[in-house]
Amino acid sequence: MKPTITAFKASPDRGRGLARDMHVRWALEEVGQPYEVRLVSFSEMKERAHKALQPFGQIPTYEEGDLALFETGAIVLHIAENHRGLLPEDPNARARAISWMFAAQSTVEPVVVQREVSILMERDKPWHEERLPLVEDRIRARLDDLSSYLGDSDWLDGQFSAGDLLMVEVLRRLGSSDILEDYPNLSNYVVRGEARPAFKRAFDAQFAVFESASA
Ligand code: GTB
Repeated sequence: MKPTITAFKASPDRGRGLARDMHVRWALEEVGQPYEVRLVSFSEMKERAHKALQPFGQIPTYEEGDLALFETGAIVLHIAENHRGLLPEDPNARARAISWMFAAQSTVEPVVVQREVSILMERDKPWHEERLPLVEDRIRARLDDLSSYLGDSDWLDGQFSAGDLLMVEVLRRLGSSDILEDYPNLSNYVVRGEARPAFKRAFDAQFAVFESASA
């Protein structure tokens, strides 16, 4: 059965593929699972019907038969657990890959999001100029450790996994800053992720939504 996911009708990222439907699209492409997309506007996301699927009125969601899921990490984990290609077969390696999924979402992403909040929503505050470098220092602290761990490996733990998928997606959100430039192995890691054919298919699909909305 083809799953249906939700994505922004008009993404504020203007086709850069930074919204979280991209993570789900990429995961589905990696495992070769065709999918449908239901586009939702900001107001539709806040309506009761959508909130029955996503209690916080956000995208993405995932529907497959009588299963409805929200939370990107949970959706990607569900896809990875039900198809080959995103988690290793070996139980220990599988558990480690899942640790990296959590690390991406709960250890690295929060500091990256803090920077976006600071720039997008706190620019007019008198303390903004003082706070931003502190927030960026917290990002650098995470990247120092991530960079040391990755070293000159291609992926975080052997073969490419859902952990890499989520980590690359978090690091892509630093594209608007010059922070990643100080970490050549992490920059190359992102380039490797973005070079995957599945990533490109996912990116093109979300970009087509942006193009048709702005045509
Ligand atoms: N924890 C949830 C998950 O992981 O699924 C968070 C979902 C989430 O943040 N969804 C965002 C959303 O629906 C879109 S992805 N926001 C609307 C709202 O909350 O009302 C986050 C996002 C949005 C925009 C950009 N951008 O423009 O670059 C990047 C990322």
